[in-house]
Amino acid sequence: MYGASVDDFDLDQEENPEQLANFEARIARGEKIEPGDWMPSEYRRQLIRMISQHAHSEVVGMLPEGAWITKAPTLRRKLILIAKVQDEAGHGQYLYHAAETLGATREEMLDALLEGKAKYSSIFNYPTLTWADIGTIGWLVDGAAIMNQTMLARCSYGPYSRAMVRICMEENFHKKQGQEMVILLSQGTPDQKAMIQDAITRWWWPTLMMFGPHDSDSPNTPILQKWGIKTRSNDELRQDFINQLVPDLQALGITLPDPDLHYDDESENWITGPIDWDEFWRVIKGDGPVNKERMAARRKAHDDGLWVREALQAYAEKQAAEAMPA
Ligand code: FAQ
Repeated sequence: MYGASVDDFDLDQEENPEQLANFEARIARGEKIEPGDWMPSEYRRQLIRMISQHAHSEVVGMLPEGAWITKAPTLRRKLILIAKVQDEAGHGQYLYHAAETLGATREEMLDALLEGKAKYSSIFNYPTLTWADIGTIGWLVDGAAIMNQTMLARCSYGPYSRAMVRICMEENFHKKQGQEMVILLSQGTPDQKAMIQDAITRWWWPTLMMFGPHDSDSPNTPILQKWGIKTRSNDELRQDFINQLVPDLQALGITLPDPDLHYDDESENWITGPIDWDEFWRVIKGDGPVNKERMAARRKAHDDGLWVREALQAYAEKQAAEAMPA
C-alpha cells in the first residue's frame, strides 16, 4: 500500500569493491547519497533501523506530553502543548517517509514496533507525573534530541538529513518553551520550586541515557561514523549536553541528583558520576516504568485507526480502477 518492500532491493547483493570505493569517495567529498544511488546493503539496513526507531520515538513521544493537554494550567499553555504534540506526529511522518525511500514499508515498520521487535527511545518509558515534567521534557529531552539531530542534519543520506533540518527548527521552538517553563517555575512559589526540582531530579539521568551506551559499548557507532551517518559519538554528544545544561540549571538554583558532579579544569568538562546502565538496558528491553502502558496505547491507536487505513485503501483502489482504460 505504501510503496516498494525492502525485499524489492537486493539486500544480499555481492558488494562490488569498485562501487563501494566510489560510494565511500562520495561520502568523503561530502556528497549526499540519494534513494536511487548505489549503496551497500549494510548502509541501507543501518539507516532503516535508525530512522524507523527515530520515527517510532517521535510517535511514542507524543504520549507522555499528550497526557497533559487536558490538564494544562492556562489556555495559552494548552495551545502551545497541542502544537508541540502535533509537531511530533509530523516528525514521525517525515521520518517514516525517509525510511520508505530505502524500501521499508510503513506496515513493516509499524508491525515491528507493535510486535515489540523495534526499539524507540528509552526516555519515553518514564511517566509524566506533574506539570513541571512538561517543561523539563521541553528543555532537557528536546534539548538532547536537538544535540543529536543537529549532527544528523549533516548525515550522508539526503532524505534523512533534509528531514532533520526541518525537525531541528521545530525542536528549537519546543526547547525554548520548555526552558521558559523551567525558568518560571524555578522562580515561582515554594511549591512550584519544589515541583520543578523534583521533575529535574527524575528526568536528569534518563535524559543522559538517551544518547545511547558509552562508545565502548556501542556496536553500531563505528560503521555509522565510517559512512557519515553519525559524525560524533554517543559520549561526545552527551558531554556537550552536560556542559551546556549544568551551568544553566545551577544558575536557576536547581540541584542535579549527582553527588559526584564536578568541573574538571583540565578537560574543561563537567564530569558526572556513573550512569546506571543496568537501568538503561532494562528499559530498552521492555521493563521500564511505563513500557507496557506505552505499547498498549500505541496498539489501541493502531486498532482505532483501522477504518482510516481501510478507507484510504478503498479510495486508492477506486482511483486506480477509474484510471484503467475501458
Ligand atoms: N533508547 O550501538 P548503539 C526525540 C539501542 S527523538 C532506545 O549506540 P546507535 C524527539 C540502539 O538502538 C529521540 N534504544 O546504537 C522528541 C542499539 O540497538 P539495536 C530519538 C537505544 O544507533 C522529544 C543498542 O542500543 N532519537 O526525543 C537508545 O549507534 C520530545 C546499542 O546502541 C533518535 O532516534 C535509546 N536511548 O546510537 C519527541 C535519533 N540508545 O538497534 C517527543 C536517531 C541506544 O542495534 C518529545 N538515532 N539504543 O538493536 C540515533 O542517533 C542513534 O540510533 C542513537 C543510538 C544515538 C539513539
